[in-house]
Amino acid sequence: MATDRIRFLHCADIHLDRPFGGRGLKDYSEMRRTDVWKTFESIIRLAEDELVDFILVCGDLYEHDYASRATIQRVGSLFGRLTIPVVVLPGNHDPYVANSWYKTWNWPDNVVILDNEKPTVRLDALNTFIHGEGFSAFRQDTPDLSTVTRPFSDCFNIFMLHGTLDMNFSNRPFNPVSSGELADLGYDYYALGHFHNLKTDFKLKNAANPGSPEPLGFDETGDHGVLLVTLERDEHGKKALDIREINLAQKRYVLLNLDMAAVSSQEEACARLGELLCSLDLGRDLPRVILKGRTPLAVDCEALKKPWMENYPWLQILDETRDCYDYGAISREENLKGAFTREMLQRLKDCEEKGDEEQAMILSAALDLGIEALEKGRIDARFDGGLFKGSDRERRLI
Ligand SMILES: [Mn+2]
Repeated sequence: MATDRIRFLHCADIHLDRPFGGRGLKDYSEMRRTDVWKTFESIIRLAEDELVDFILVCGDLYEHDYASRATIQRVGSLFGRLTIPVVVLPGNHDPYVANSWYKTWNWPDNVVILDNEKPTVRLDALNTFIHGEGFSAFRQDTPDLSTVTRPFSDCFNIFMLHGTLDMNFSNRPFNPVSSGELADLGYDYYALGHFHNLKTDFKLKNAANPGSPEPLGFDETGDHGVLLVTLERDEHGKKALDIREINLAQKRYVLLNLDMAAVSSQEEACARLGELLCSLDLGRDLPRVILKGRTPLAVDCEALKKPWMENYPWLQILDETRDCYDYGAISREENLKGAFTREMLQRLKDCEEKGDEEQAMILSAALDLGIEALEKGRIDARFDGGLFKGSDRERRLI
């Protein structure tokens, strides 16, 4: 008799052995690598507790450049402990290249690695057919979907993809596809990976991206985990899909803004910081506080942090405040500062009329920096935090 219900765990982007070296703090890197490992173990436990039929790992299980033999051995033995199939798709961080652990390691029999030569598996006992579109190089452009096997009418058909769905990343070739292209293939569920935040509201209704089960940076705030997916078929052959989010993360990145416009002293800033931090979960939250607003007050961020370091040893404070200038008055001055300000205010006005917010942000910062340079003969480094955050965020996505 045909199986009429399957239930599986869908995860992606675990990034085992990621170095977390950005802050140059050894203890922090070690803690976060251990957190990723603990979360990986809790995925295995969840699969056992929930008695799922199989596990899908949709790319970036580990980091090719850093994953140690010891880590791979532990992964292999944890997978081997399970009595269910584990279907792994190589991603752009763990591609199926010549020296890949996927090729060189002796994986347990229940582990199925889908690569470009053998991109499919049929789990007969579960009436399930799986196609995987992963990575066999560190970068890959648009995949050729014309050769993808058509779904089987008597099976649950799952399409695994490590890549970008419905996004225009012309200069970032990471398996870009559209909802329309995938929908045309007619699979029952599209199991995605690559983007590190949970997304279940694609145009393609039966697609979901679980995100990284342990968040990896400040552009991955909020809860993180995996998906428990159920596919059912009624007596008329009609299939129904149910997706449940399970939070598994050890830590949570939290961004907090501290408005400095109304703060008049270092002591007051310290008190306001305390009010912000008291809402956090001590053992779990990793806070980054961003000082915002216009103020002439120059805050000592290190001193501000000090009283809170015992509770929040990894607390970050970024100073994105701007000095206060009376641009109306400066623009009336008959000198270089006045001419510069008049020109910049005009450009800002044009920008606002066109609704170009990004350019307006750059011009506003340029005006502040220009006046600071002209008045003080130097530019304070604190401006960097706010201005170049965008490029940092883009780098992290890949
Ligand atoms: Mn990833």
